[in-house]
Amino acid sequence: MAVGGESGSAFIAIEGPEGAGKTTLAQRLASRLRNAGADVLEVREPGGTPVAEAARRLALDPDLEMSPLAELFLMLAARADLVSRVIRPALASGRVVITDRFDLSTEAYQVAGRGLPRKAVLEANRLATGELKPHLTIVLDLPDGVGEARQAAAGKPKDRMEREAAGWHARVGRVFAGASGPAVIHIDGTCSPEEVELRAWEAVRGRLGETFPKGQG
Ligand code: Z5A
Repeated sequence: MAVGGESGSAFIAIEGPEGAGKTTLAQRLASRLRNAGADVLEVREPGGTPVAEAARRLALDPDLEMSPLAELFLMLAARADLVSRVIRPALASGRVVITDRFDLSTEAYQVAGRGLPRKAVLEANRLATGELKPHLTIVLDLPDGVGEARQAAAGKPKDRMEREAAGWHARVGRVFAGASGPAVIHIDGTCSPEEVELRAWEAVRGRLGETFPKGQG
């Protein structure tokens, strides 16, 4: 299966629980792709436009209480703006877009975490994205607690969701661990950053086919 679109564009999502190494991998993969000649755009979710960044601040503010539905629609408002104003134009001009989180995170946090109805959430997500799906979703698998320990060691303050109890993190983690489909691959997030990068690069290169010749990068 080829990952990319007709013009050499490709949409790659990196997913997984908190502290799994998504941001680290996104940066490393972007660098590999650039070395191979790709025009790469890195984005994170929620975020990436002024409206999406404002939604992010609200959604993750540890001092704000909100209903699960309000949280869902903040995530989807951010995604709708990012997809229509940034991701689609980038793909249309032949760029490779790497996003740090996408729709699998909504299934993990808002469906499994908050208990919102899956079918309705997926339908709302389809509306927000105009049915755009990643060509490849890379899930970083991590046992419960490891990511939290990494974030604590790095001194990262906990956002609203990271303050939830252990049962919540276990429910969320099961969605990432169980994600499957022809466009989904899993990588062991306990490997070193170098090894994670190498495995991701092999997967991307294998699926991008002739866009990035095997000898490069
Ligand atoms: N959210 C949602 O609820 N619904 C949605 O639809 C979407 C999002 C899209 C965004 O948080 C929050 O939004 C998230 C879900 C919610 N909140 N929660 N929970 P975020 O994106 O700002 O942060 P995060 O993804 O939760 O965590 P993070 O700290 O950015 O983690 P990361 O990107 O996966 O990891 P990292 O920053 O690359 O690395 C973390 C630390 O581990 C750092 O010190 C690294 O040096 C280290 N690291 C990285 N890789 C490794 C390896 N391989 N081994 C050892 N150490 C490593």
